[in-house]
Amino acid sequence: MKRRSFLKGSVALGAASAIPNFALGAEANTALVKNGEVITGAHWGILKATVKDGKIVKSQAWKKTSNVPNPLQTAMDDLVYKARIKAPMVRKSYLENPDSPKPELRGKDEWVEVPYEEAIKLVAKELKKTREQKGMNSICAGSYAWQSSGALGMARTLLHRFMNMTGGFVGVTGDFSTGAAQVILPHVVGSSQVYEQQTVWPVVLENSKVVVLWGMNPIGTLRLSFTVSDEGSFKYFEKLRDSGKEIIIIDPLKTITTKFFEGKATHIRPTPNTDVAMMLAMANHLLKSGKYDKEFLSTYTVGFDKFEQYLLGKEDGVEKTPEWAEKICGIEAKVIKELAEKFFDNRTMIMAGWGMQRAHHGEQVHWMIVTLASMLGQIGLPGGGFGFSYHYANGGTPSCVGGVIKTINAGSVGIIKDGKYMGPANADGAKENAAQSWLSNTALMSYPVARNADALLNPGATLDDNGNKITYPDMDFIYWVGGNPLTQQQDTNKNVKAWRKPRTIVVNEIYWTPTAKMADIVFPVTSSYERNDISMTGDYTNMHIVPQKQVVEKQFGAKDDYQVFVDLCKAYADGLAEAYTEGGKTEMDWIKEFYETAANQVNANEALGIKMPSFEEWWNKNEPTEFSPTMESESYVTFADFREDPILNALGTPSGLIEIYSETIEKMGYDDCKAHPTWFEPIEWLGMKDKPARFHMISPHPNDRLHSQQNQTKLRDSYAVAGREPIFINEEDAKELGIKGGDLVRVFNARGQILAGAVVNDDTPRNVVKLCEGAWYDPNENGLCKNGSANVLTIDIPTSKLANGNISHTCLVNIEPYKPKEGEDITLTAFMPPKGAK
Ligand SMILES: Nc1nc2c(c(=O)[nH]1)N[C@H]1C(S)=C(S)[C@@H](COP(=O)(O)OP(=O)(O)OC[C@H]3O[C@@H](n4cnc5c(=O)[nH]c(N)nc54)[C@H](O)[C@@H]3O)O[C@H]1N2
Ligand SMILES: Nc1nc2c(c(=O)[nH]1)N[C@H]1C(S)=C(S)[C@@H](COP(=O)(O)OP(=O)(O)OC[C@H]3O[C@@H](n4cnc5c(=O)[nH]c(N)nc54)[C@H](O)[C@@H]3O)O[C@H]1N2
Ligand SMILES: [Mo]
Repeated sequence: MKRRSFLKGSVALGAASAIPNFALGAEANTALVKNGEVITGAHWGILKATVKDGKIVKSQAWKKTSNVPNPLQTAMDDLVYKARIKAPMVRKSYLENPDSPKPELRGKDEWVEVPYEEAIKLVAKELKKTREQKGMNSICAGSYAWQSSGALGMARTLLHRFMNMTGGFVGVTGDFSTGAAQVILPHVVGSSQVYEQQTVWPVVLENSKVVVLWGMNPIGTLRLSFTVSDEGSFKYFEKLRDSGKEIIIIDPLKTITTKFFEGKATHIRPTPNTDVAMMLAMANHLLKSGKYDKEFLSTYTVGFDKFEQYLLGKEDGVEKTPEWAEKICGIEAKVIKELAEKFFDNRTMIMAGWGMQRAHHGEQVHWMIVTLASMLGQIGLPGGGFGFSYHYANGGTPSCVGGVIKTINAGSVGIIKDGKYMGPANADGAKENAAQSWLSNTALMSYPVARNADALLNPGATLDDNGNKITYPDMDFIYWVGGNPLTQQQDTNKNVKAWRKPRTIVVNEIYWTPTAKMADIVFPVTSSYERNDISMTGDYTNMHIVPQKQVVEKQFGAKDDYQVFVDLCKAYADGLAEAYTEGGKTEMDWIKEFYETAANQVNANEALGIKMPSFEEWWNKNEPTEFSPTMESESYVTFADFREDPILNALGTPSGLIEIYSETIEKMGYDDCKAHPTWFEPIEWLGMKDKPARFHMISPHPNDRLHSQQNQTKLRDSYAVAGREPIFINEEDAKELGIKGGDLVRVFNARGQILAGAVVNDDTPRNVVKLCEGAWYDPNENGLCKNGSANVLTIDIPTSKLANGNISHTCLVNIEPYKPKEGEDITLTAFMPPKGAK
């Protein structure tokens, strides 16, 4: 599965860069601005930094695109100066004896500073040892990561390039974002939909009568992109708000989005994890009232007849009526019926986020939305159907036509003999150059990303996965870059056990994150503001090419990830660095090459009427190039071609049609994912018998961070409560428990315990709490996380055997006013260096 397929184009066009067609001009100027302004980019936008005496004093958006604020753009100074790792460090017991390094002391041991060259030699030596003794399948380098934006500085791809060339590694498939949806949807509609362009906003604004925002928080999540954000979609949400259209938000929580639409939208608040029951009831009502599009179902879908049996209760004796659903989801049967009819009677765009599928049996959610939309019969019509990425990057903003830059790739598996790099192992069937897109899997052996802790803990165990069986390898060497798995993976206490298993763990990090603290060897690396790079914007639009110019000097002796891997290559084998750098390319050589790929495309396309300058001229100007949409991209409607001719434009499913019933899935015979959308009770939810805890915890994406990124910045002052991550609790519940706003509380269940600061209001309904993911895990000696990392409490089991996605939003917890144990130390240490480090 290729994530971010928007980058696909750049693979095919890569060859163009071999024929540079620019006259030699002035040099590209890499001198730093000591006083003045610098344009650069990050996930959170094209940025303008103000530098005074060589220090960042301010950062803001390059250009304002809407009235929606984006505080993430304002903390560049803290991202450069705070919580940094200041030297290469090795864990004491590891340095003393790498063959018996006391892995149980990870996260507790002292750290010892070592010279950079010594750390490089140590990693090269120990990696070689593990490879020789245990083979490629002992190297865990999936290294799931949001890293930083940039075509060269992609830490994860740089790691994979190194690990491939030195002989291969164990990787991961899928991602945390859409683990369930990206696996089920190809079975249903033949493509992922979650990472594809949506019916564009101008079409929605012109044609949709009803717009549904189902489980999404776009005013928060659109603050960034995987590339550099162009913030393209905020202005469309502003237009939607002011359009007079009927807007329906379905989310248990009041969010920054429900507040944005205050007075302009209806807010429906189902019990968490029960939307599938609600959707089934809508489908049942449409069926019973005859308000559904039989012709669409018979022309464009397969299997409705079987699904119908289930809806009517002929399969399991339970009819999925609105009255049945009311008892599960808490939404009145009358409201469910009204909604269903409203959607049928009006051109309706069902937009859905991804939080709902980060839950037990998460596969069912998006499958059921497609099924419901099929009954409504509006798929492929302007402003009708469904869209699964309006809340991400800039889905629905019309795509631009111009040039697309090339990026660094993950190389291919190499052969090393007698200390010499012999070249790629093509003959052995290695996957070559497959990795233009950040999550495309270039590893020969891999498992689904959310199963990482399981895989480390259970070598040799087998896993059912989307019709295949995977046997976990025996991994003994982890190398992680650009990610923070100790905070992001579910069930931290299990994860900590997994991370204390292998012999060696190496991490490249900018900051002393919980993951860096759990390593044996740490390389301090630069933030993207301390190196030069280049990026496209906006994931779906390719609207700009952005010069990511270095803003300030490399701080605290940090090296670029690229430099670390080049130096590791030198220490690992003769000739390897040559291959890794393609004959010694420097940072600026790569950036120039990436730029010229795009510039050549633009200059060869006369119809565009744009002339791209030489790289040197472009770089020295330090200004993004902006491309425009076309008439065609401004009227793009998803599935329009399929609707026009389902035979000529067949979907990529076995039948070529929308599969409401999948024979492929039927053949898998899974008990936890049947052949049609099904309501399954989650392992923990409010409607279960014998609840293990009282509150359903939703751990959504934080508005004022990117996961764990920026937790150490000044933005934290605006949301931390009692010095911890805030937890939102309903007023009535708080009263019952004797909790007041501002109180320090303990949140706990059988898996773990954290401290948090109480916010008491009606943002959460009764018996539901909200605690955003991403607070840096900071355990004390009792395993109490003093900062409030949500994943200490979440469950680490798969969505189902089909997709093996994570189930972050399925979790029950208890909460109580914090009563300190005798002598318990709750001093926050999340942002401090560990023992032995400066
Ligand atoms: N500011 C900011 N933006 C981000 C990110 C970030 O960390 N910070 N992360 C980025 C990434 S990597 C991703 S994957 C996307 C994530 O995008 P999403 O997965 O869509 O984001 P979430 O916040 O997990 O969930 C969205 C909404 O779903 C709701 N929800 C949860 N459970 C249920 C349920 O059972 N039913 C219903 N109806 N609603 C439910 C939540 O309350 C929340 O408001 O965001 C991206 N954008
Ligand atoms: N409970 C719960 N858990 C979740 C989710 C949820 O909804 N609820 N969402 C999940 C989702 S969708 C995602 S995508 C994951 C995100 O999980 P991660 O990708 O692990 O999250 P980040 O916090 O972005 O971690 C990025 C790390 O890379 C570092 N970094 C940045 N730039 C560079 C660089 O240039 N080089 C190096 N070496 N390091 C760099 C940053 O300092 C940071 O520590 O979390 C998942 N976890
Ligand atoms: Mo994500």
